[in-house]
Amino acid sequence: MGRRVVLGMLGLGAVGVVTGRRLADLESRVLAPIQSRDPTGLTSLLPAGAGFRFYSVTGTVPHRTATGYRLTVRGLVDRPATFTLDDLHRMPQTRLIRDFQCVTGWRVPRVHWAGVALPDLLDAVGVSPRAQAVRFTSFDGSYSESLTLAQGRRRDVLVATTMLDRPVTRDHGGPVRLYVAPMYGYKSLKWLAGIELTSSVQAGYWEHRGYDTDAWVGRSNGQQDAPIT
Ligand SMILES: Nc1nc2c(c(=O)[nH]1)N[C@H]1C(S)=C(S)[C@@H](COP(=O)(O)O)O[C@H]1N2
Ligand SMILES: [Mo]
Repeated sequence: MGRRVVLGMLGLGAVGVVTGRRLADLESRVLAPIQSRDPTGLTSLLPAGAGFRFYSVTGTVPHRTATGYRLTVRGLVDRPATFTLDDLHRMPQTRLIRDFQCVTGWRVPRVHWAGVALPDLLDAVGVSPRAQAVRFTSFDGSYSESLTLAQGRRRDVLVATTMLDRPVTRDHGGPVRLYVAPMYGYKSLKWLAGIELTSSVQAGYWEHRGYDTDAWVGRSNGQQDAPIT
């Protein structure tokens, strides 16, 4: 994992690009108590992370090798399936160059991403007409996220296998993470293990702690301005 420099998220917010009063309030209300409970692993600077900060709500994450990795897709689908990393590599690949923006204010510009566009994966399993939402689970054992089905059909939502032009590293959620380009970083679930088609959106980890479920960059979580450019 490398040497971690624990950074106060409130401090980051103060130097960040966007901290409106509401956002700052949210951070102190939501994040400070969590930080004091677990000051060791919540956020740290990745030495080789190109400006990314390392986030994990669990601290430790089980390792998944490239060959041992499995992604299960189930729920309201016609053909439940399990994908290996090779399976994902054999599917049509989508590339994106887009910013990564955490709700606390830090941003990494023009990150290179590649992987399987979520709509292509959904087409591969066949979505039932009863499905309204897509839920994601992590092999860290506790993080989860959800999108509406319409959001999940966007071509700028990736089941990402590369990030920064190389396989997604373990710190960044490898071997496979989600990348939801138009939304704040907390939607981009790391260490992706499961995708489930559901009948309604279920609040994810940070949404249970006060953050918006629709996390559009620049117009959620108290932000009303145009997206930050
Ligand atoms: N499983 C999991 N995914 C996660 C998180 C996490 O703690 N656990 N943190 C989220 C948040 S708040 C951000 S900003 C990004 C950070 O991505 P990075 O660790 O690659 O910088 O991951 C998101 N995905
Ligand atoms: Mo974040």
